[in-house]
Amino acid sequence: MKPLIPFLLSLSALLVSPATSGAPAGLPNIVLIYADDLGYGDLSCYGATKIQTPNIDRLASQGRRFTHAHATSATCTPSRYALLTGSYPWRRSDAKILPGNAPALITPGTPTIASVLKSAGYATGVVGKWHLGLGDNDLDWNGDIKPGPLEIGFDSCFLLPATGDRVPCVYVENHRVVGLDPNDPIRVSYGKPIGSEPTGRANPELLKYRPSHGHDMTIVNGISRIGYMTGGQAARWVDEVMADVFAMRADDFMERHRSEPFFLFYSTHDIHVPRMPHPRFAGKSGLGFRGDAILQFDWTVGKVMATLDRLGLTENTILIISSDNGPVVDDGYEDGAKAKLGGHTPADGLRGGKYSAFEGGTRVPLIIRWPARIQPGVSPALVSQLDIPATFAALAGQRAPIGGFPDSRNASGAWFGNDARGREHVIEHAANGRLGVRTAKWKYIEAGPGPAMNPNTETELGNSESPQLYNLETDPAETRNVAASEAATLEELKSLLARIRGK
Ligand code: NG6
Ligand code: CA
Repeated sequence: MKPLIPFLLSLSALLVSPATSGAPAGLPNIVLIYADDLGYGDLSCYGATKIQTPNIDRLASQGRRFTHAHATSATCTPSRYALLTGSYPWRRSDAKILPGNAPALITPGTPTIASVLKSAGYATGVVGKWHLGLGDNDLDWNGDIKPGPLEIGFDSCFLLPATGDRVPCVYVENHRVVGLDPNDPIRVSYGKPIGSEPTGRANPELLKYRPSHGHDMTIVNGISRIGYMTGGQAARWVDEVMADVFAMRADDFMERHRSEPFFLFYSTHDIHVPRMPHPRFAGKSGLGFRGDAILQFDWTVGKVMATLDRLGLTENTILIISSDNGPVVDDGYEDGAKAKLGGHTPADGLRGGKYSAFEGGTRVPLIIRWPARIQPGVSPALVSQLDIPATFAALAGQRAPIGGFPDSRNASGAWFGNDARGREHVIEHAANGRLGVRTAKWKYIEAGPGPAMNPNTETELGNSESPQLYNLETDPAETRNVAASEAATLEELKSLLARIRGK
C-alpha cells in the first residue's frame, strides 16, 4: 500500500491544481464587476460623447474591449443565472425577474463559477446585487437566510438581496440581515399590504421623486418600492451611500485575500433604478440621475483598479466589467432621465433596450484586462457571458464539473485575441421568453405574440407574429426585415434554434 499513497496524492494534485508548483499560487485573481442596466453606448470608450467615464476608458486601454459581447438575457435574473451556472436560463421556466421574497433559484449542489473556483483553491466572495432568490419558500428574514450564495460556492457574501427598487431594503451578510434589531422584526409582502407605513401611492408628498409606473408601495428612505415591508428600521439601507458601502466591502475582500487567489463577483446596483447616487456625483454628468449613476459606476471601477494597484495585484488579476442587460431610461421613477438625456444614446443606435429581443436588449459593454496574459486591443469577436464559467474554469486549470456549465464554452481564444471570430452564434433571450439567434452576419427573432412596444419604458420589444431576419452587417439597427427574401437563411437559423432548444 505504502508506495501508492504518494502516487495518489500527486495524481490528485495534478487533477485538482493546475499550478506547476502544485499549489494555487500563480493562479490569477478574478474580479468580475457586473453593472446593472448599463447600455452598449453608456461609456465613453464605447463612443459616448455626452458623458465621460475616464476610469473605464483607462481600463479599456489596458485590456481587451469587445464590440459584440452579449448578456444571455435582456433582464437581470436570467443573465445572472447564466453567468453563474453556464446554463441557458430559458431551459427552465422560473428564471425570470424575481420578486424580493423569491426562494433561491440556484439550488445547493448546482456547480457554479464560485464552486468551481473554490475547488481550485480560490477564496470566493460576492458583494452587491444578488436577485437570484434566497432561502426556501416563506423565508423568515429575521433568522438564518439560506440557502443562498454560501450554499453554492461563495465563502462570503454581502448582498442587496433582490433589486434596489424591491423590498426588503436591507443588506444581507452571509446568513443574516445586517444591523437587524431583534425587537423590530422584518416582514415582507408582495401581495396584500402589510403594516401601516406610508406608501408611494398614499403619500407621494414624502417622496424624493415619484414613481412613473409601479413602484408605489412601501416608502424607504424617501423612495417608494415594489412590495411592502415593515420593521427592520435600523437595518434599512440608505441609497445615497450604497455604492460606497459596496466599495468598502469589495476593498475589504481583496485586502483580506491578497495573499491567495481570489474571485470577487462585484455586482453593482448602479445604474438600475432607483438612481440615487452619492451627493458628490449630483449634477456632475449634466444628464440627471441616470448619468450621475454612470459616473458613480465609473468611480467604482476606478476604486477597484486603485486597490489592485495598491495591493500590487494588478498584473495577475483578471478584471472584467460588463452589464446584465441593455439600457432603459424610464424604468419606473420620475427621475428626469428622459428629459435630461441631452442627445446621449444609451444603446448607441442599437434597436430596443432592456427587456427587448432586439440587439439593444443583450449587446453590452465587455472589457477584460489581464496585464500578465492579455494584450490590449479591441475585438469584434462574438462572445457571450454564458462562456465566462467555462473560461474561468479553464484558466484556473479546472475541468467543468460533471453536469456543470452545460451550455458554456471556453472562450479564452477570443479573450486572448487569438480568435477574432468568436462564437458561431449567440442566443438572445427577451423578457417575455422570446428567443433570437445572432451570428456574425444575421439576426433571427422567432415569431410570437406580444406588444411591439412597452409604453411605460418606451422600449421596442421585438415581438412580431412573423419571423424576423436582419442583416446586421448592412443593417445593424435591425430596421429591414428580410425574412421573405432570405428564406434559406431563415430556415437555417430556425432549425439551429430548434436544435439548441432541444439539447
Ligand atoms: C420590472 C420593474 C423594473 C425593474 C425590473 C427588473 C415595474 C413596473 N418594473 O418589473 O423597474 O425592477 O423589473 O430589472 O415594476 S432587472 O434589471 O433586475 O431585471
Ligand atoms: Ca438589470
